Amino acid sequence: MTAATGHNIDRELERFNNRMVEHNLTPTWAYYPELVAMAPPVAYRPYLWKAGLLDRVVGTAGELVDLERGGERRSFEVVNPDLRHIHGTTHTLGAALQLVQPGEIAPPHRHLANAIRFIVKGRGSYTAVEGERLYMEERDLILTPTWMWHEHGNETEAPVVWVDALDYPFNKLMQLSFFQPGASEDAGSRPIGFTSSRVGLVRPTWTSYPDEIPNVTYKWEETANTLNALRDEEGSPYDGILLEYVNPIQEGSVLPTMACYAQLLRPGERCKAHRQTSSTIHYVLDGEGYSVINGVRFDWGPGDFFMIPPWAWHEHANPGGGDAVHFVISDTPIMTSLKLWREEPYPEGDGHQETAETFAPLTWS
Ligand code: 1HN
Repeated sequence: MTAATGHNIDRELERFNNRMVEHNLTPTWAYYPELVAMAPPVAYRPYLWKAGLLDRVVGTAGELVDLERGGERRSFEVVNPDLRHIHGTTHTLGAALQLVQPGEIAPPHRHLANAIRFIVKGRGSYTAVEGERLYMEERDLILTPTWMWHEHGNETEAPVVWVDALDYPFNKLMQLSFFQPGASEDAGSRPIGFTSSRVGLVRPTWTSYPDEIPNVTYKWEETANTLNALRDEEGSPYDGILLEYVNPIQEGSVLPTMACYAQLLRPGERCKAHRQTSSTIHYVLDGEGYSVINGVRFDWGPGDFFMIPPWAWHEHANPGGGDAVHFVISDTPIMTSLKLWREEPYPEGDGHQETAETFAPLTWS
């Protein structure tokens, strides 16, 4: 037997590795850095969409898109350029803007995806969830939990616009998508007030609410009052006064895959940087300010969307003299329920990143 030289062994091993790959086998020893990483190799970047661009698109969609000719919804997703293949805002969540014109009904359907709506313009339109009409005013939040029938109607004289956020990219990742179109007669028959009279601080004694996740309406007035009541507290060093909307039955997040928050950054507030394993979407309600994400500065103002990928260093600042208020959506519940949650403060200097560049947002050209 001839002793194989190191050189020969290397060549033979390489041939062997390659042949394994041709036979749909991965030699762990040769691909270890691809299989595991010291830190997550996140495959998409932070991004921001300006209100001016979004307003133009809402306006033109309002003129060109006729729901009676099909299309199900007059909504459009804010899509991360690195996630076009899944139409994702993040890898787990999709945010959209939706316009419902006066007199219009967006037909009933249901899907596996959980959804929330956050009204940004108009008042008095409704979403019927399991037939229960939830009437909404500006900045109210409503939920459409998984597989619940929902249709939208606008009986008012003015258009309504809201933010939709859904977990359809997560479902796609799980290779799961179920959708069912409905007719008005089978879209549920719950009366107005069905949910609020069963999940409030006082509840009926002879019956319980039938679902695990209630389709609650969160009135902005209450949220705004709470933000104000807490404004002189220290708050979070990373997020200022950050309130989480809670599920009144299970406590915890509003939906199993999505958490919603109202955030107040007080005049002059500059938060410290941190990173988390969750991905996050911000919709700016009030104020002008900026966030630094992985060393890039994102300037934001009312009506802008921006998003933060998992494990990206991020910090928020409101250098102006007025309040900055954001509506925030994250996939934190996925991470916490699967024990994938981690969070880390920025370790260097005074807790702030160096800003290397400023993000240049697209305008409608
Ligand atoms: C959807 O079903 C709605 O029901 C809104 O209003 C936006 C975006 C992607 C997929 C489904 C709705 C959506 C959506």
